Amino acid sequence: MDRSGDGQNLNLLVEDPQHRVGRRGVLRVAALLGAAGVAGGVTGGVAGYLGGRAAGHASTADQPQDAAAGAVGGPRRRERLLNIYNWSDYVDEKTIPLFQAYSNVRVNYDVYSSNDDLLAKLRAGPTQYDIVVPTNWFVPTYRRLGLLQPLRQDLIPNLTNLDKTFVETDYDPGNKYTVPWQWGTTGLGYNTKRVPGGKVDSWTALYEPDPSLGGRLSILREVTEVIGCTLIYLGKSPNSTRDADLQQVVDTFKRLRRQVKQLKFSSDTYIDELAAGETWLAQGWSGDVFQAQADNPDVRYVIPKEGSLRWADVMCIPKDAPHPENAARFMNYVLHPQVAARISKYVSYGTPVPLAKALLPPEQLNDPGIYPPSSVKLSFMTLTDQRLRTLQGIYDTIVNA
Ligand code: N2P
Repeated sequence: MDRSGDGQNLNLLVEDPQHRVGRRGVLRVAALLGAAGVAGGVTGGVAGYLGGRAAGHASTADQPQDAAAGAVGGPRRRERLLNIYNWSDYVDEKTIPLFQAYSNVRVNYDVYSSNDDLLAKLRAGPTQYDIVVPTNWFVPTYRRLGLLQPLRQDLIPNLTNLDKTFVETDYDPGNKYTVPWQWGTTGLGYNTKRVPGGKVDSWTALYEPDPSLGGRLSILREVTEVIGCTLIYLGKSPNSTRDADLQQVVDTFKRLRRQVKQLKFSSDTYIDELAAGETWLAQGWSGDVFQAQADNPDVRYVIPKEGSLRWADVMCIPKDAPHPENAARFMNYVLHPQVAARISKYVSYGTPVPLAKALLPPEQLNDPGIYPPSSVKLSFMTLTDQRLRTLQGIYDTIVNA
């Protein structure tokens, strides 16, 4: 896929290239917004991304505004700001600058790489984030903890663009709290030149690895994926609560650790490592692996024949968000078919907006790794607080062994 043209026709001034939102480098920032008089000043500062820093705390340009608004906590309606906290490698280069130009709202964009990190941050106290993007199966936990506020649906008329499978959900029927960003599956990324036989179709490749793969394996740094996929490999339901099944998960990793020298856990750097040919077999998320493939054609993605997990990452507004209305406007923006298609085309994940599909390259639409046929066995995880605690304990044992 040719990505070289991204950003070329934007006619945006290029800003200080120090902030990254993912492995594919620096996103250019619309400095012209400062010139266009975006509220919030931006007198020579970076109008936009806060890759790696906490949005809201790091932006000194915000402080006079906050004082002017006289608000400590609670919505600051007049500020033309939006603080987004999303997964790494999950947005194209144009969407944020174009939203800024179109809405006159300045965006701080910060990234994380696991649900665990996101939940821990939100539980620790007020964050200043206006949009966070947990995986669907965490939504009941967020709701029970009182971490979310209801959406202003009147500001999101494009909700009607959603595929009904993302409306009639068990985690948030009617989209009262969530709007899907992208959806995908968990599977295996591999290097055809390095795995025995040049092909992988089963979880056994990961859990009973060929000795030649020692030191070249990577596993997602994500509680649900580690335990859910191991349960599937073992022939169990990924939602099993049986102690004996969970003990088998622990035992599987004990054995695996004896078999391979080194087990890497990553939910972000594995993309680069697959692309660079350093990692040869990785548990990974569909679009991430396709992003690695764009840089290295020897990389493939497969949903193992035993089945796997399917998920959606959903935009939500934290309870204490300072700019909930700007958050709703952004949600409406990304539900526009052209915007939705632009994002999905770039990140190679599934779009929740059916009208966007007509705008996607046929090779993406026809790729069973991105849009799997209904014959592929895919499950959602379900999480209660108790189950999450149990899984977290098991995960810690596995990772820290
Ligand atoms: C993006 C990974 C998002 C998928 N890099 C995890 N739900």
